[in-house]
Amino acid sequence: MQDRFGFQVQATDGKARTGAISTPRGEIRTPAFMPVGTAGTVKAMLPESVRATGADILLGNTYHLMLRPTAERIDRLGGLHTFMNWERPILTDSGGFQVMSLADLRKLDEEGVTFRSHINGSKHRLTPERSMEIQRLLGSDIVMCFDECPALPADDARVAEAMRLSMRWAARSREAFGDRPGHALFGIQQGGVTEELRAESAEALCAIGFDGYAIGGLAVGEGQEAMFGVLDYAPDMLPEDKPRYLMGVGKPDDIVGAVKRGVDMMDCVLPSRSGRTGQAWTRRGQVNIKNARHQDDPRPLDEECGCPACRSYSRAYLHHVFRAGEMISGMLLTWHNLHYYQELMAEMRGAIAEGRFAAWEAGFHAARAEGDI
Ligand code: PRF
Ligand code: ZN
Repeated sequence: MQDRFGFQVQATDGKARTGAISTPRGEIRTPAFMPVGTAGTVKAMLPESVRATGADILLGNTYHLMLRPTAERIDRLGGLHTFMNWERPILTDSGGFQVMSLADLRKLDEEGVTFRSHINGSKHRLTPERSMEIQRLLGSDIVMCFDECPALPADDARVAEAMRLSMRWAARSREAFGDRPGHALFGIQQGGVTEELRAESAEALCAIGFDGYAIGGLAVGEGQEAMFGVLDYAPDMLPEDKPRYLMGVGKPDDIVGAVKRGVDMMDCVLPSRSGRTGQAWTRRGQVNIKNARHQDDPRPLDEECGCPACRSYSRAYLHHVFRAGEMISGMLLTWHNLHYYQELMAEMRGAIAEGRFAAWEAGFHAARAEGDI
């Protein structure tokens, strides 16, 4: 086992890359999809089941865990890995983005952000220094800088102001993180959909120096075309020899488009959240298991899928347990969705390694165009 954090690109195909991140807690094959375990659990899944889908790393959240059960308590109990029974790498988001989307009565200043908990209204403060401390107490392997991400559309002045504040916070995050062998700190590029601001942000982050670089501030209301427009240049502004992480993305076609443009890591609640609302993702696109057309259908969700939901249960059963409000519904559909996402990543890694990404991508879009049958 590696005792340092490292990244090796093993093959490229166009702008797409495949490789591996090495950490003391194990290897992360890239391009990687990170299931979201916000509150110390990937909802409806045991950690060993998440691993069985092929996940090498999970995402956890500073915001949720600082409120409940608190970072200090998790530290006393041996850290997040022990607490939640996941021994492999964990990346934690820094809290600012979740404060802006979830917390009440937010007040932002140069130093940080004060807010009230969405759970019980209690008052809290996050600064770059406190976010680094919380992520250290959690035992996070990949720590994210504290940043501010404005919702889009927003005017250029507002986007520039948030980006420059985020760059000052990135420098403070770097300083507070210190030198922690085996642990990584990632910077987060901001700048909305404006190329000049993205360039200024990348330059500021590279001058500070990080173990990896995230592309933040996308998938916040701009739409796929605008997001791909930014991804046509943003990854190229970041160091080639460090992992690039697109935060909070996305649907399967978003992920494929991001990998094609040079992204190495992604996370999204979509496969797990939509599993609990009766939405399945397959090679042929989206399937709504609530739909009455499934109620007499003895076939599995996807004949070619090897997940437990597809190996042992019919569409009719999945439809029935969803309609009946049974817990197994969320469990089976989440398992299927996470399995599908990880298969997608594995297929892309194979295609890049063998120099056939373009052909693979054509097949991906062709299967979706046929639709669910
Ligand atoms: N910053 C942080 N977390 C994030 C984002 C961001 O910009 C996004 C944007 N899609 C998701 N999660 N810190
Ligand atoms: Zn399946």
